[in-house]
Amino acid sequence: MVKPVTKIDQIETMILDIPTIRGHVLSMATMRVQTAVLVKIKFSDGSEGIGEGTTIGGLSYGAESPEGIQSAIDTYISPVLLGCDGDNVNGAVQRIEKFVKGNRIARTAVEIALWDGLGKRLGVPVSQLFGGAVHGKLPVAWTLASGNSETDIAEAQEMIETRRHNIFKLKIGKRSVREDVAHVARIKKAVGDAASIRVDVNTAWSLQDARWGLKGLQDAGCELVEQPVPARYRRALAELTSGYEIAVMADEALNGPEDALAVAEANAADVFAVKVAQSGGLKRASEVIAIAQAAGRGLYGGTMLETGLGTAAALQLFSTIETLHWGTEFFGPLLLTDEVLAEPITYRDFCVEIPKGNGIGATLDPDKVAFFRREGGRNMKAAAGQ
Ligand code: MUC
Ligand code: MG
Repeated sequence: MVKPVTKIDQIETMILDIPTIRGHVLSMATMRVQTAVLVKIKFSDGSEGIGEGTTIGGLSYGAESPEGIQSAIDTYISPVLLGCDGDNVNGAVQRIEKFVKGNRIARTAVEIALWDGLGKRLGVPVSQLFGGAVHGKLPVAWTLASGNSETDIAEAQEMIETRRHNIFKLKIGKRSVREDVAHVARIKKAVGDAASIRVDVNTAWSLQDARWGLKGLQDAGCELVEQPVPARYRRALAELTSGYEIAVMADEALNGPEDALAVAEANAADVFAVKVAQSGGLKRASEVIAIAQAAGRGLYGGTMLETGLGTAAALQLFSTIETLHWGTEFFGPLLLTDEVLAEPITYRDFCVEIPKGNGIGATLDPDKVAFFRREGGRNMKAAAGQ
């Protein structure tokens, strides 16, 4: 007997606004709430898959807003997928990409839900669909971004003492270069060899600023600088990559495999921060990773500060990668005041554990989802990072 095709029956989206545990001060926005777009796909055999597409600070980080992500899915992605074979994720991805250009975060949310549904139907974790997990846990960084050096030092010391994190990424770029370098040096001096200190400038510097900045940062013992200049300044990134010992990591410059190839060819980064959402889904992220590996670049698992759902999906993929030279920053759920998963992701001994279970290994807590679900524009101002 021929097995009937499992069709994609329904795609539902919703926006959640979840407060952060403290103001998260980035060069382009201060986050007091994180806004996540969740996707639930229902298949014809009664199975379901869940996914997440999340950005940072409204439209201040990238070209997609939470509201735009939801609208792209509802208006353009759902109609071309309804009735398609839910077991053929590659076919669905190709169909989405044929009809929807850009909008990588929206595409990601749907793609994750497709992988989740497939894994659940097959009774395997998504990592197995990507060849199998080779790690049960991964090193996980924490971002110090309270906006105050003393608060950041206290936060770092507590994280080290409780063995939660010993890799810290400092958000800089809002103050002058001189002030930022002094801030980083103060924190490095306070934690000493107990922690690795890195910074993320989120594109705030000019090339001239960056020359002073990188010199000062490496003298202060900072190990890595992430996206010091705007994403389109590939030549400037290349100059900085070859000009200093401190590692230069690309983040905003990496939007999918084509960017990955261009950045590698231009020698515009030592390390790739691979974000699932920015890549356009798990499959495209795996291609970005393959390009980095082939080009001899370091790898780092990057986040868009997703809830536990998007974080679980990323963990499935990154658990299959042999060497993550710089670890990961999959701490999104810890920045939020509350959990949306029925069973939270475990963080201990400076690592995040790969969730067990089929699909992405995550189940939503329906009460929490109902509580944080946006109704009629609630929290819009906060979502924009104001
Ligand atoms: C970014 O640009 O890397 C990741 C961690 C964090 O604190 O912010 C994000 C965004
Ligand atoms: Mg970054």
